[in-house]
Amino acid sequence: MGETETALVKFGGSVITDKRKSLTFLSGNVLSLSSEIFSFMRGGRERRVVIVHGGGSFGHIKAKSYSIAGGLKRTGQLRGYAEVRSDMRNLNGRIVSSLLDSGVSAIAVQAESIVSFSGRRVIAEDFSMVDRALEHGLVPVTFGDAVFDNSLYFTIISGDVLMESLCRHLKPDVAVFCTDVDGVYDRNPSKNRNARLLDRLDRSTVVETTASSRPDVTGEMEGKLSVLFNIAENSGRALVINGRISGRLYAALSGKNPRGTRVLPD
Ligand code: IP8
Repeated sequence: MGETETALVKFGGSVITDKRKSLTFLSGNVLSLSSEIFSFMRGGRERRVVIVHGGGSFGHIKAKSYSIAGGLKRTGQLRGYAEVRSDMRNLNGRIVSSLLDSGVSAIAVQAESIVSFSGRRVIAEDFSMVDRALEHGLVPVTFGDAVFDNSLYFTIISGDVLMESLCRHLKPDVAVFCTDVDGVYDRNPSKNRNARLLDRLDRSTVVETTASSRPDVTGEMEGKLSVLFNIAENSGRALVINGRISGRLYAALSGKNPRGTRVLPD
């Protein structure tokens, strides 16, 4: 962590889309997050930002109905694979446009230019595109996607996997996950009225994980928790916040402690 300040931000699929309705883009939320990124970057000459976004209803619904994550088993899936890739580029285009409209010089970077897969595992990483974009003051925007896989032919990569790889490489000062709830709760807040927001989370914290009713092919809360701990190991501060409430992303990026969960390293 030198003079340059680096931030890694995930726009969760539940913030940028309505996860229950196919291809529903939540433009107001994305515009608000985009302008907070702009305000943060304007605050210092040496501020670098990398954005990762999820699939929401542009990715998960068709990925599930065509069973893309498990790989190629019948030729009928190829149509689904092609459609998910097309829908994700559509979503990414809208996010990049929103960032550009807000004054952020964002460029799309394909997940496949960063990671290669075999059996759903990352087998190689290449950060040259991301590094080159950052050197020029650009903001790389990558995303969970339907990708080629050396042994399965294709699979689905979550934006969370990209967050982990990028975090190990960039060692950001701050990593922020924008979700549709205030942070990590001790129980599923949509099922338990008594769920309590955890303002701090470490590996010893007990979190009851239950499956959500919305289609999500890249793993539920349990998987996300292990990603969060890995991110916390490799970043100055790691936070989970509500990306639907304006002001919280800016506060998190600028070193304040907005309502949310701070994830602590071991
Ligand atoms: O929403 C999944 O990315 P995530 C991307 O970050 C697709 O898990 C295509 C379902």
